[in-house]
Amino acid sequence: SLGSDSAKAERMFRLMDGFLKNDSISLQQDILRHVEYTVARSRFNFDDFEAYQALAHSVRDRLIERSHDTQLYFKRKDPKRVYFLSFEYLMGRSLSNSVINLGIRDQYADALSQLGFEFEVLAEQEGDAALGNGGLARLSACQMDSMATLDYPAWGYGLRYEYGLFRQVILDGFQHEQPDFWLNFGNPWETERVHVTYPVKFYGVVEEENLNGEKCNVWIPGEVVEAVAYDNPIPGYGTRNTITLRLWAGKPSDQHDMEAYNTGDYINAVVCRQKAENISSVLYPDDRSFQGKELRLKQQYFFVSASIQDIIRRFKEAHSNFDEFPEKVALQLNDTHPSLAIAEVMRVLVDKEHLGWNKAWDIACKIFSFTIHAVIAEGLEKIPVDLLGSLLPRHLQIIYEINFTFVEELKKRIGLDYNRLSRMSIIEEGAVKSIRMANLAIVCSHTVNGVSKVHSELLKAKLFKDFYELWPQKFQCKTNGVTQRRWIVVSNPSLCALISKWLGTEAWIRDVDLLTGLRAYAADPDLQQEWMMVKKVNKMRLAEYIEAMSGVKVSLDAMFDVQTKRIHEYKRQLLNILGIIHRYDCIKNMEKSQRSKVVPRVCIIGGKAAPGYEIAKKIIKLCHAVAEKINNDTDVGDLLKLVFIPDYNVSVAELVIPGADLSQHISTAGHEASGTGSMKFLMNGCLLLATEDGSTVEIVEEIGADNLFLFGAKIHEVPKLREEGSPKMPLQCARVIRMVRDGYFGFKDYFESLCDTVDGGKDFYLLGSDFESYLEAQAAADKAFADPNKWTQMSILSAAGSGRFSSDRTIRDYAEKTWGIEPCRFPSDG
Ligand code: GLS
Repeated sequence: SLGSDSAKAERMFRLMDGFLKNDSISLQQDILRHVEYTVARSRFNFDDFEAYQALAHSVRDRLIERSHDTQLYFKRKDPKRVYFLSFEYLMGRSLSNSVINLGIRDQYADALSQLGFEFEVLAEQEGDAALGNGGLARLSACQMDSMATLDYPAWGYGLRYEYGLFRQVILDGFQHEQPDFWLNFGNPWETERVHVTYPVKFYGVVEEENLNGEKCNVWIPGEVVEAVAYDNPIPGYGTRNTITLRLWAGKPSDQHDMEAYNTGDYINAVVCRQKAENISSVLYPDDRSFQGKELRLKQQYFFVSASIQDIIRRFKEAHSNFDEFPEKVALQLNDTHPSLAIAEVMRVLVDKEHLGWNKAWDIACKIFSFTIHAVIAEGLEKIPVDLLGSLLPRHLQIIYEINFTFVEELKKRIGLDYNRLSRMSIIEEGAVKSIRMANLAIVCSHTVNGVSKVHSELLKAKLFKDFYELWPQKFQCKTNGVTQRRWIVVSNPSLCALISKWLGTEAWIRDVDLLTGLRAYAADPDLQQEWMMVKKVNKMRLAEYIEAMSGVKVSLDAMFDVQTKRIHEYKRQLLNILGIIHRYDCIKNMEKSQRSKVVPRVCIIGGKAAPGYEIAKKIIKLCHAVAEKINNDTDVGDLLKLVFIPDYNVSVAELVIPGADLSQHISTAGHEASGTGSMKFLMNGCLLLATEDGSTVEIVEEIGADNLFLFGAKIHEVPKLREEGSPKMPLQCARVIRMVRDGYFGFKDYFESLCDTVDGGKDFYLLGSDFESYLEAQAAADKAFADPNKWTQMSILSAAGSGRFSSDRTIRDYAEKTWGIEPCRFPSDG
């Protein structure tokens, strides 16, 4: 114990400024020690991968030290903490990010070069931690970085999937999925906490018991699985604070299916035990869709139950009265995936802590807040009642009870409007009776937010109109953001150095609003010159990567036009490809003398399709088929190239984004809740070609419509255009579709159903009606690119206006307006 004398304790913290030294010799010794004793190779003979492992362990030592200090400090100060519950995290690599946040990248680079290694080369040895699908998961990772940097007393909780998001392999232009067993060579960043384990129960029955004259419910489980904590340190930048992302893994429990042992079925009992580990084995690869699968529900409850037990244990270490719970605990539900936490908190408070229903509900309503990442009703999770009832019988009772009380209250407020009552009910009646997880989360949360202004308005006007009318004060907007540490400092070191030079400070890395200072120099020829050089260096890196991976040589003078994100019909990669076919067709039909006027393009597309998403897979194939044709057409040469970047992930993004001149964010208006890729491109001075959807609307507010290329139908125009359907198809669009249909790119029959989505009568995503304005926006981009100074000025203004889209701003907003927490900074400078 640090005692009650706070001055003395304060001194201790100052004295203990770390045992590990960061001078070059100490770092070299640490690395070699890890080569010898952790990696168990001779320190006289080890390769790059082994050097990476030793290096990572030596960095981890420093992270562990800081994380211990941070936790001790939090414990002593006992601030209100936020617990961020997310089912997915896309962390990517940790090495560069960690040493940069620790402020010792240069020292490490120097130490390594003394040992004969290059930091960048070793950093390339690291695989990605891909425990998530797309935007939502990467957002969680960015927000963790901001929580640590801004010194918030925060914890992240999630699941330690053994297989992360599948690896995308392209064979003959078709996507194939391969398992991503990312733990194969160990994970140097995590620490297994064998002493932090909790039993998680499933199945069984609920019995009523009499406890001191009071009736109480006791859940007798049919299966118990042990959850073991794996801690991943998240260092803040410019602070000693290092917070923890705690991921749970399934381990067999001694209590697991005791019956089987008793009946002498020893072998089966052992096999059964093994199954426990399956709970955390694999990430569901579907982005934005749910299937009501039992394993998925098990995973959700597993992670929620372990997290809640952990949170309550920590609270009880310092407090004995649950009245203080809401003053010490904020629980953030990142989408509906963790919303079983509500029923779990109620179960613990009522059945185990015996607080009584009303008191428990009062507490629950003060601690939960809920972020919605979906736009359309079909994207919201529903769990069949039968499934929930068999897996979690007590939770089903609790949800029914919550719903009963809610509906009774509602009747008092709105009368017997049965339509509205049934829309708002947590239980959906119908062919498959289900639990509406979003309704459960809204009923209990004190704050509900969307992830961009337009999305938040859509939630109020459409998806949750009934709830908004009932509780307008609950609804907020928290526009997403991304961390400039990862997306500029780590991934674009040349730009980072340039910005610091012109702003005369590195302070923007913590205070990103300072980037607006670049506006003053946007027209300065010297800055423009240096800015172009930086872009060129990044394009070179990207061009090398493209050539290595696809064999296609691309010209650095061409505009690098990028669309990288999950493949979805609403994100309209198909519109992009049809636009490329049109461009190709125009070049082919052009007088040779006119060709010199064409702005050369390298079109880059990348992203994964969910394994069962047929149309998305056809889009990938079409991209390859078109690329094959164009790239082999010597007549077109450098005027147009198309490349598909396989297996797009965080580390590939770090390479692609800094090298992009133009990037496309072209979802059908009203379909992208926010979009965060656009923010990363923006920070890197890439110009956007975009529809007015999600966060783009706010980007326009920030940088002005003159600095990007907007096109397409607006949100309010979409319903009418949909009614009109594809008869409005412009000729140019009809022509390129015809080329695909006629087999110009081969695979005629295979692409038929894909073409049907556009000209088959529905054109749900409005490719036809947006086609002309899309081409106009593309033409405007060509024109601007032809004037390098103008383009560079727009590029500088894009980066200068990107400060608002830092996750630091988002997190501060959550902390102040939703969680009610304050920074708690370890008293040290480093
Ligand atoms: C998503 C949205 O589709 C994105 O628009 C959004 O940027 C992201 C983070 O809020 O969340 N929702 C989802 O289920 N996956 C996403 O990427």
